[in-house]
Amino acid sequence: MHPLAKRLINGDERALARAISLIENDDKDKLTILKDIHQHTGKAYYLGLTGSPGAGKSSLVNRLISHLRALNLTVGIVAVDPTSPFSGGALLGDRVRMAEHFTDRGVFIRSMGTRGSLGGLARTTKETVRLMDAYGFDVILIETVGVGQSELDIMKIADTTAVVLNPGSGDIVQIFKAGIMEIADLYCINKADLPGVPKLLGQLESLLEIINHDSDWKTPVVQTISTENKNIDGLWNAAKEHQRYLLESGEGEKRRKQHLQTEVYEVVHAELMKDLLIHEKEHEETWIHELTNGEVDPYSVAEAIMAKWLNQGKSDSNE
Ligand SMILES: Nc1nc2c(ncn2[C@@H]2O[C@H](COP(=O)(O)OP(=O)(O)O)[C@@H](O)[C@H]2O)c(=O)[nH]1
Ligand SMILES: [Mg+2]
Repeated sequence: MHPLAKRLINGDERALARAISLIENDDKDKLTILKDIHQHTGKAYYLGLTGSPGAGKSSLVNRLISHLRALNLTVGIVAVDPTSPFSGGALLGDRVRMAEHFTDRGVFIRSMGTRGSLGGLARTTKETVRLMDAYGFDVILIETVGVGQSELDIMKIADTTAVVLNPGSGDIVQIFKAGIMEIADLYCINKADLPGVPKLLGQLESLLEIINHDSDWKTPVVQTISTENKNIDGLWNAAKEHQRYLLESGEGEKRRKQHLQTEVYEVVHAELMKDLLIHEKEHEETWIHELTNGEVDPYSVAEAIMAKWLNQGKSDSNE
């Protein structure tokens, strides 16, 4: 077993931090470590929080950490948000409020740079979650800004996805357009101290009526005020209820299977592309020239590259 994997599984926090860095740097030992830790994963509950910038995701995460610690649960946090107070990006007051968690041994916070994760942000984030799982956290919180495809991809690893909205923000149109409705297992109307809650609630409920129609899970809507620490237990209880639903309906098993399958294809895709690109770079000059001259089309080039690659793979395995 890789020495770092062994230390990580034994609860060495520095090994966890180091392993995450190796993953972020797409280190050559990455797959070895992931292989070694895999059988130790699958115990943690993954709760994702997504929503517009400023919706209050980090504040909610901060409150959730305190709540979970009071319940004697350990928590790993992956924040995929460059403006997160966890990465030092937000207002000083928020950072100070979160400071207590940094010295707590039952809490581990890691923020992912949106640039610079060589293996791709979604994959790096998921692999970080796996490492935290193997380390032994009870709960892993994943915070992402709900803006694009890669955020949606990240959320596919979560057992439960909570979408955070604000009253009077017009969020709901965005949520609907961006395909976030499909991944929401529960809604959290945060900043419920601000005006516009009944309107948002009404809009949400009429949308949910359509969505919930054919589903056994009735997407709950909880209201929170994270600045006043209001109804954080309501949020957690709704998440727990969803966890129970996943377990009892078999949906959880189905999702986890799907996630594992997706991970296989992601790894194959990434590793093949890496290898292929290294080799193909040597021949690129010829076909780029032909391509720009209009002598050949991109599809034929792609086909030729794949054919060559597949044949080479075959002859390699015959040797
Ligand atoms: N009025 C009000 N402000 C809040 C609430 N929750 C968070 N905020 C503020 O909203 C801002 C953005 O919060 P943050 O957690 O960084 O949002 P994120 O970008 O979604 O992570 C901060 O200044 C928070 O203090 C709330 O419940 N009510
Ligand atoms: Mg944030």
